[in-house]
Amino acid sequence: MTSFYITTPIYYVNSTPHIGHAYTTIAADILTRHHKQRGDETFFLTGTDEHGSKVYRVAEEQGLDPKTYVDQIAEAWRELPRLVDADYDFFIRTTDEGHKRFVQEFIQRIYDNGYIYRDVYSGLYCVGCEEFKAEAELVDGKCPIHGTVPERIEETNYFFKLSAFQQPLLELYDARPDFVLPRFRYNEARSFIEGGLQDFSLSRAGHPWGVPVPWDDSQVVYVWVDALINYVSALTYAREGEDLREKFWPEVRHLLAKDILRFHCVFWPALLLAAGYEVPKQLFVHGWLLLDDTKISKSVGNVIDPLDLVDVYGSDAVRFWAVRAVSFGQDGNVTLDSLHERYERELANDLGNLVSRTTAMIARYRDGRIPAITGDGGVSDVIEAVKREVPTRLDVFDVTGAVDVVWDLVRSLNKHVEQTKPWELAKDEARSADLDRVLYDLADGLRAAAVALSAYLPRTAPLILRALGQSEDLAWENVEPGRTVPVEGIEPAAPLFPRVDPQTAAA
Ligand code: ME8
Repeated sequence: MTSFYITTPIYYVNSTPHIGHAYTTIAADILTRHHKQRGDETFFLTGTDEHGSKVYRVAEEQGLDPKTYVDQIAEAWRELPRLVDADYDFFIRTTDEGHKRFVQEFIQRIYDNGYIYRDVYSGLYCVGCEEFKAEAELVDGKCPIHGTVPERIEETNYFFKLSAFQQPLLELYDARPDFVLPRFRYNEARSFIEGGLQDFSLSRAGHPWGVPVPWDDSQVVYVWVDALINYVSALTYAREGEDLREKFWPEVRHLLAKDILRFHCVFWPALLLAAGYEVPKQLFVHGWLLLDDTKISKSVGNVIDPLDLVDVYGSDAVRFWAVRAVSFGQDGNVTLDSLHERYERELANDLGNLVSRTTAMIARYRDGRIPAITGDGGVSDVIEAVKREVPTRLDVFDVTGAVDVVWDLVRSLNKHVEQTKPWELAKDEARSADLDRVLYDLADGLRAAAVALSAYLPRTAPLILRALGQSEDLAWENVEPGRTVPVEGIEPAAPLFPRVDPQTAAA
C-alpha cells in the first residue's frame, strides 16, 4: 500500500483564521481525499504554531498568561478544518507535551552531531515574520511583508551551522528536480542556496515562552525551528503506542505559501540532515490569495472570515471556489463577486441543473427507471479522460487543473443534452432505444463525475449518487464508463445549490 502523508503549515495563533489559511487546508484535504480514493494509506496533519514573540505579545496585550491565551484561541483554529470539511488525522499544537519533548530530542541530536555552536548575534528581527532580516531585504528600513520597522536584537545564543549544508542541499536539488514544485519555486530555492548559506541563530536568550534548549534552559528554541519539527514530532505521538514514522516518514508532502519558502525548502531539509533524518518527499509552494492586489493577512487587516462564506454558500462551494478562483501555485486576486458568480454559473447551473434535469427526465420518460444499457456510449471517452488525467494532475498538486478535467465532463454532459434533445426523442416511440441510451449516458456521466468530484465536494457527491440510486463507494476505479446499475425509483432531485441572494451574500 502506498503511503501519502500531507501537511499544512501550522498557523500562528496571534489571531483567528482567515480565508488564506482555509485555502491551504482545503487543498491538503482535496489531495488526501483523492489519495484515499486510490486506496493509499493517508495521513493529513494540520495544527497551530503557538510559541514565539508574536503570540507572546498578543497574550500580554490581552492581559493573559500565554498558556491561557493559546488554549482559548486554539479552539477557533480547530474549527477551521471542521468548517471547510477538512478531514485531518491529527491536529498538532506546539504546546503539546509530546511535541516539546520531541523538539528537545531533535535538537539534542543536531548538537551531538556537531552542528550547533554558541556565539553572539546582532541583527534586525521582524516579529511579524519571526525572522532576522538582512538590511538589503528591507524597504525604507521596513519589513516588506509587514511594513514594520524590525527590532535590533543583540544576544548570545546557539547557532545552527546551515553553511555546512550548502553542498549537500545543492546535491539534493540536483538529484531530485521535482523536490520542490512548481518549477519556478524550485529555481528560487536553489538559487538561494547557491547564493551562499549563513548560519542562523537557533535559540533565543531570556525568553519566557518556548521550548527550553535541553542543554541550557536559560534559552528557548527559536520558534521556526520548534515549528518545523512538528512535521516529524506529530508522528511520534499522534497515535498512542504507535510510531507513525515507520509508515509515513519520509513519505511527506508539505504544502505552504511562498512567504515561508526558505524555511521549508532550505532550513528544514538542512535541519533534518543535521539530525540524521531523511528529507521530505516533496514540497509544493502555492501563491497568495490577494484581495485588491494586497495579500489577505492578519497584519494587513483585509481578512475574509471563512465562517461567513460557509454560512452563506456552504462548505462545498467555498472549497470549489478556492481551487477554481486561482490556479494553484500562482498568486491570484479574488473577489467575493467571483465566488457568487461561480456558484451560480458552475455549481447551480452546470452541475446542479444537470442533476435535476437528468433525474427529472428519468422520472418522467422512464417512470424512474434507469434503462439497462451496455456497450460504448457517447460519453465514455470523456469519463476515461477524467479517470486518467485527474490522478496525473493531482500527483503534481494541480488541484485546479484536475477539477478542470472533471468540469469538461460536466460540460460535455450538458452539451449532450442539448444535442440529443431527449424531450424530442420522448415524443417518438421509434426512437425509444436512443432515449434509453441518452438517459443512461447522462446518469453514467454524472455518477462518474460525482465520484471524481467527491474530493472537492464531499457533501454534494454522495447526494448525486443517492439521487441516481448508485453505490456510494468512492473508489477511484469507479470513475469508469458503464458502471451505472439500472435501478428503479429515481425521482426528480431537489436543487443541490439553492439560489443565494447576492444582497444577503454581500451583507
Ligand atoms: O507562517 N494566501 O503561520 P501563518 C495564501 N506559523 N495562503 C495563505 C494566505 C494568503 N493570503 N495567508 C495565509 C506561519 N496563508 C508559521 C508556519 S510551519 C512549520 C510554520 C497560509 O499563520 C499559507 O499556507 O502566517 C501560509 O504559508 C500560511 O497560511 C502561513 O500561516
